Amino acid sequence: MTDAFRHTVPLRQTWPDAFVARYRAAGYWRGETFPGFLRERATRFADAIAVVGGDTRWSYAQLWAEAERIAAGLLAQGLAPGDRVVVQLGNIPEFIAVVCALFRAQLVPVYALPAHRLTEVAHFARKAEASAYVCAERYETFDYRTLARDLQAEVPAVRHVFVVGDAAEFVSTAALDGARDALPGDPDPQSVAFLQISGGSTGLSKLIPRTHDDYIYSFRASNALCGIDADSVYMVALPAAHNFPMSSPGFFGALYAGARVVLSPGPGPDAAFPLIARERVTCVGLVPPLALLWADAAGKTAFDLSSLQVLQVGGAKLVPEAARRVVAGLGCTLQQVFGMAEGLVNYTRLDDADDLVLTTQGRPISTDDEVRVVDDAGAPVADGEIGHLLTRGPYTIRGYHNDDAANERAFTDDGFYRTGDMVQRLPSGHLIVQGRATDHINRAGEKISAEEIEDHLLAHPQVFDAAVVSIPDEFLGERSCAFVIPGDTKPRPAELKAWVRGRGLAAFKVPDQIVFVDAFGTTAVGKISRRELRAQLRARFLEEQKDAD
Ligand code: OOB
Repeated sequence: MTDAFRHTVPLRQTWPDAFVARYRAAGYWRGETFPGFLRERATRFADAIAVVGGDTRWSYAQLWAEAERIAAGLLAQGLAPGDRVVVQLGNIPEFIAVVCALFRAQLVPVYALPAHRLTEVAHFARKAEASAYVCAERYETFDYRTLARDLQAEVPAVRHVFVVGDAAEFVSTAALDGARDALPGDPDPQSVAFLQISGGSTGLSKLIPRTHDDYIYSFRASNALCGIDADSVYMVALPAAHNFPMSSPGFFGALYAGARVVLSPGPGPDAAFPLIARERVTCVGLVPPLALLWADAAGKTAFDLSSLQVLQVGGAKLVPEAARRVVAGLGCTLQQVFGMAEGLVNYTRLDDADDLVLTTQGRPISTDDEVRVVDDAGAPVADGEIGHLLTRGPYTIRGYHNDDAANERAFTDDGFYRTGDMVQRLPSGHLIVQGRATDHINRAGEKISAEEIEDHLLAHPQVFDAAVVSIPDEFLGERSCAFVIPGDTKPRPAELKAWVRGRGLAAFKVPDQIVFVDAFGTTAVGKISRRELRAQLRARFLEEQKDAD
């Protein structure tokens, strides 16, 4: 989009008219919007506690007042409805207030994770054509004001920086204020409410446009499947910017229901258990390695965890044995969640038989989630056979933001999203995730594109070639391993890791392991695809490891 288009047309997702009509008629899309429902809850649940984090406890009325103050302040600073704003905040109440403020002002949040660094944040800002960046002064010892300076130097279109905490030369979010009557009305429910970040299975992350109508449907329906109502207390333990703790049912589901949201400053038992006991948390979502950690810690803790009713596990595969350990350790109802920021979310139901809960990743939210499981040629496979998962439905996007090449690859002509996951479907509709067709590493729920890391390694003067693969890991599920053919002199592994970190990337993308090899194998190198090459290197490595054991 060029500058001439900015502020004129709200971003829209393009479902064909027949689908729009169908999703409306079925009652999925009700014309609700974020500011619309938040305003209504601020009246209906005015004095109920909405958000707890650090020393802050905001009622629903206070959260809305904060959102309106910040919204008016952002417009007074010169932002205009339709502008994109990169938000990089951790699990602090201001994250929720700022995002609600952006919705209120019809500004479009673009969610970055606290772990992201300059290269990634600059990519999001460019791709989204963002004009502002919101960060915290620091979070977990990192000073984001430094990142803000580098970002503005690299992407001058980011004209505004707003900081939670000491703002230095930037504008503090606490100081924002402006005329409430300058605030716009409620947005078109089919306009894009925000841009979420994709896991990035090939190359750099893509931006995922989600509309008010589709996203609100996904967490409203999730609430029913996850047992969330006004009496619930939902804990955000994973980074709040992830789709899972945001909307499955997430803090938005909780706010929609009039429930209480408790932000844990970290995902480990040390941070979370005291808060669970104090706030009587009823539901929390975790990735598998954390769920196992919690299950072990639960047996030894003095904190009372008896309020926990539902423990959700998703983001990566929870194998049946691990699922058993989680259930035994925490003694509450396990719910498996298999979702994706692009849309489709599957849940095991709270009343599913134990066997289904332990061995499947659940079934789709909606009867209108169309699921196709197909072979390499695109032909449907029988139930029980493994195939590629394709999907289309009332909250699955039809295209990425501003990325024709990715859309060409990721969507079929009739609008199905190619998830990249390999699954088996049972006659009950439950899915079992069996792997994936794309080369990313799922490191404890964080997705890392092999290609992206290879590119950074190849930029090192002493790297002749590099291939990054996933290796099974007892704790992380998968870890990343880079096979590197060195140049004339061999760099030290620590040096290569520091190189990747120095390229301005999230720490979770630094290869866990580096293995130097002379060549990538004897089979016709150059004639096989990168994907095949990665598979061969991985297989050979695992074979050698087995022999060594
Ligand atoms: C969630 O979203 P993303 O966008 O970070 O990652 C999506 C991918 C899926 O395509 C799949 O490969 C993997 O993560 N995944 C799972 C899984 N849940 C996600 N693989 C196996 N078992 C599971 N239970 O990760 C996400 C979004 C919403 C809710 C939950 C997770």
